[in-house]
Amino acid sequence: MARLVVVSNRVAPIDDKKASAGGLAVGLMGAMREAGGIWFGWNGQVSTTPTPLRMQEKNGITFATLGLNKRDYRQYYSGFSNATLWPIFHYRIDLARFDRAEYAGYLRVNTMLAQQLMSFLKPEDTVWVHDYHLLPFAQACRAQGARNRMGFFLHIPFPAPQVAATVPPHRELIRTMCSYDLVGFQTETDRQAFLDNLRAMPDVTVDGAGVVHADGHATRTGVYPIGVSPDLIEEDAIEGQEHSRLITRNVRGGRRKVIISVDRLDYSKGMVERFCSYEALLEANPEYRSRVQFIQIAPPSRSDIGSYQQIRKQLEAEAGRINGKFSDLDWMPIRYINKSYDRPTLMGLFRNAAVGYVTPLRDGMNLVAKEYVAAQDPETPGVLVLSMLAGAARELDEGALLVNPYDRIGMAEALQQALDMPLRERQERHAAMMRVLRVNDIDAWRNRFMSDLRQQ
Ligand code: ADQ
Repeated sequence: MARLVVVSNRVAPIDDKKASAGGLAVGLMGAMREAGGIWFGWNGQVSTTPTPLRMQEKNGITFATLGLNKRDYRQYYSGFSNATLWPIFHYRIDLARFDRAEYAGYLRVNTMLAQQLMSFLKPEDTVWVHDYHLLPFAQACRAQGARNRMGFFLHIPFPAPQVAATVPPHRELIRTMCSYDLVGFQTETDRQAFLDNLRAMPDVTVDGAGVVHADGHATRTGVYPIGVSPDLIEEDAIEGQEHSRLITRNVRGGRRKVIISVDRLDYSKGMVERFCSYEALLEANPEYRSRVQFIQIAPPSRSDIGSYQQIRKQLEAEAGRINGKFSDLDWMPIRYINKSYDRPTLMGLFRNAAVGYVTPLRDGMNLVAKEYVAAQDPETPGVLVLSMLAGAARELDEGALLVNPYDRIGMAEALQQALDMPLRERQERHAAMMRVLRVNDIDAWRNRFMSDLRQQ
């Protein structure tokens, strides 16, 4: 059977225990294990000298990793990937910058990674590439003679043409994606945005089935909303429940209802707006004061980028301001925590929380929303309040309370509705969401993508 080679910017550490491995890593590793697979990409280290490709085998998967030098890291990773593509693909043109040298570095690293891949790629291998760091990766491989079947999945939103146009080399860049055989998105909106970008190009045609034809090559497109593993999450949640209860005992002991939010510290997650909506709730409904506890867990990410330093400062200021305004000797309205937790603790916290508050300004999918639902006790579930601008809203609209993350008052009203929702309604909403999560779990996601990719 043909091997599966997964390519992503970052390869999960080889000795990652279940403790910290997220659902995506577990799901991908499942696919690689089935196919005698290889996971290829950056090992997360930055060095002054080039580090050679290292192949290590563990549990039936070969990890093929290499380090990046400082210039590559700065230009390809912190620069074009995370200071140009990430903000623009999340519609934050105001936070994006474009620097030609960084773009050149992005292309250079893609070419370098393609060269490294070619050193061990066999003609019959299938290649599955992930995310915005690697848009031109297939083209770089084709330029070096690869004729393998190659698929690409974008984890984040795809911008509409007018927004994409704010990346100066957008045409050239999007055009490179036509070297893949299959390009997958989280939602139909993202797929249509991609096709709209291509329709505007004179030498490309898009047929009625959404197949893109360019240079005699056909690229199929599809929608593959990423899922979670409900059974694994439930296991973790039950394991972590007691511990989570203990660490928040002064919260529970006081019979306070917990509202929980967990995000990478990123401006796309809408945390400032969320804090302000919680402030609006406490402002308009004094009876909730000291009866609710909002916990925001936000481990820092990409902290060497200016816009991330800014959002961090802003969140500290807002949390401080709101706590100063409402705190009492025995109650602090917001617990703002910059730490990571292991899976059982995190899932246990979800299980103990009355409300999962997930309100990104824009998000490809948002796995936290799905994890919160899967971690609930079906007898006494909490309520998910979810941004209508997260990909997950397309699937969870029957059970979640959908909110516009720019509407503070509307969000405060939804919080109130969630906190006061009768048990019966909570159970019905939870059951509706669980049906979706079970049908479209992480295995279904990767199996659908893989079977479409392998199809002739
Ligand atoms: P992210 O932007 O990282 O992912 P998300 O989908 O929510 O966002 O995934 C974050 C993951 O990290 C979750 O599994 C969560 O449990 C975990 N996590 C977050 N904070 C943590 C903490 N403090 N401790 C431990 N674990 C924590 C990108 C896209 C999303 C898309 C995913 C997958 O931006 O839109 O859903 O990829 O495709």
